[in-house]
Amino acid sequence: LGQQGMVLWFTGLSGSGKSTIAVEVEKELYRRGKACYRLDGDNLRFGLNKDLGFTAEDREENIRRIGEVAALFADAGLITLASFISPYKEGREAARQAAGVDNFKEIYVKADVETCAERDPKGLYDKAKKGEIENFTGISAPYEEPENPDLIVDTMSLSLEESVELVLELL
Ligand code: GGZ
Repeated sequence: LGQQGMVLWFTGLSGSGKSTIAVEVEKELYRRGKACYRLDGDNLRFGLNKDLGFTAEDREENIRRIGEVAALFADAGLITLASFISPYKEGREAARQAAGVDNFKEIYVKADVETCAERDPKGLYDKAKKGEIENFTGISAPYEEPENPDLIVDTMSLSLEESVELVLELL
């Protein structure tokens, strides 16, 4: 491809805006002639990881596999956009090591749980609060905030366009 691959790793709560931003970043990269690939719950949790749920153990395995897959795509020369809650610091760190530290950017898509629960585009927070979904991140399962991410995108104060621009500046 004549292009150095890398991993853009988006972490944050459900409803924080990870996938929305990743989709727009991908579109812009294509416009610039970059080869990219986006990994998200829709193409991972229904395929490779369909044996996994949302217990702590299953999330760890989900992120472990995705970290390895993202590293392979990056090795093939693609700009790889991974958007997963990835709630554990250890799993995100392992993904960074798999890709090679210089080829990995951790992007914290930041919105607090109150904001995400207010957005609640799929009604999941509502269900989680009623106890209809177990182990829901931010309600009944933990989210370990990144301590030293390569970028923080605060979607409580930035527009989508501003968020996308910040991510593109990382490249
Ligand atoms: C969190 C859940 C859960 C539970 C289903 N907790 O907003 P969404 O719907 O589209 O994205 C969420 C997605 C999270 O999957 P990940 O693979 O990113 O999670 S992790 O990195 O923690 O392994 C949400 C939906 O799946 N979802 N149940 N209990 N999110």
